[in-house]
Amino acid sequence: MIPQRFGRLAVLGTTMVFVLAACSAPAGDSPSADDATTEPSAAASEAAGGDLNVVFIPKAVNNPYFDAAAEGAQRAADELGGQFTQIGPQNATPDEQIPYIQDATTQGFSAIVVSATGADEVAPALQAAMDAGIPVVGYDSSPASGAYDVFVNQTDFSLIGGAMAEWACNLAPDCTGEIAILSATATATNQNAWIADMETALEDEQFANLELVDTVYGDDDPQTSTEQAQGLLQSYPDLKVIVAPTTVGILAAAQVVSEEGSDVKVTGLGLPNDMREFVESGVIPEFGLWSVPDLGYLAYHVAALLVSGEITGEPGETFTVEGLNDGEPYEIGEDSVVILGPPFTFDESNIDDFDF
Ligand code: RAM
Repeated sequence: MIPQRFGRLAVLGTTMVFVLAACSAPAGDSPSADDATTEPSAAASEAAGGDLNVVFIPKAVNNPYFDAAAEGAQRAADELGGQFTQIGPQNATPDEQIPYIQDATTQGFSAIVVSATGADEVAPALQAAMDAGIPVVGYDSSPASGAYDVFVNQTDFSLIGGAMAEWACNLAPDCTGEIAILSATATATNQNAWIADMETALEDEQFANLELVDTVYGDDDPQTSTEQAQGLLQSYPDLKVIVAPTTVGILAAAQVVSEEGSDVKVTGLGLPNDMREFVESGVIPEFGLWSVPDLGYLAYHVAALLVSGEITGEPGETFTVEGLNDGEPYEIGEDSVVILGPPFTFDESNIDDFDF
């Protein structure tokens, strides 16, 4: 079982603020100074004076998951007297994300925080930023090792894989039958790690009657995810459970299953506000996540600590962030990874306690 206690979520969720001022680049556009980076350019002049001025580059800016992280990052910026800017592509692809990284490198930001759409694909652009003296923090989805100073992981990867196997078992009648995965992009480091761990977990004898029949990719795009979910229902008439380790995919799958009146159950990782109606209808009896605002809050703090030189990203370094980790220090681990904390399971008993 994964831990059930996650007290700060409800408090954080009630104060969500959306900070996407610089995120309006049309699909496929590179982030030229004329569009998405209008705000960074203005911010750059402030940074020249030594101000803390951190840019977040999510996988894509039209994903509510990253809005929730932005809320936490903005709060950290306000508390630390720094600036927060979010820029990024409309589609979660490395090709679209790389120009934003390159552009951020020349705009005078004091640190770059990035959720990598492809660990290796974005690495050269991030290494160039590091070579230019800009600290790089990965959050949510890791860049390749060596292409960041610290990676802020939302939770231990293996806890998610095991939990997803357990949820699928709970939702398939008698823990028996066909299950399928609807993921984000095929290059996403985080989803791929969770899926690999889930596959390992499924080898356990207790899951012997579950058969993983397919893994498909919705690219964290609502339309593609919807089509992939429809495809699963058509291709596998005996399917029992769709597991979607992506907030975009789980929502699309739940909508498809509901619209088609299917008996298939859905689980995975979702935002409580998206999932509420499906928990009530029984399509998603249980699912998981972590405090996404806390993830943004911690990532901003880590960026600030790197900028000030209080940490360098070396394994073994410790630091404390007030309000997180029960006030206990975080320790930078192997591969310069810091783990926010344990994940949380939502179901009908607690879904109404959360608002994000
Ligand atoms: C989507 C993104 C993100 C992931 C969540 C669970 O919003 O793919 O990277 O962490 O789902």
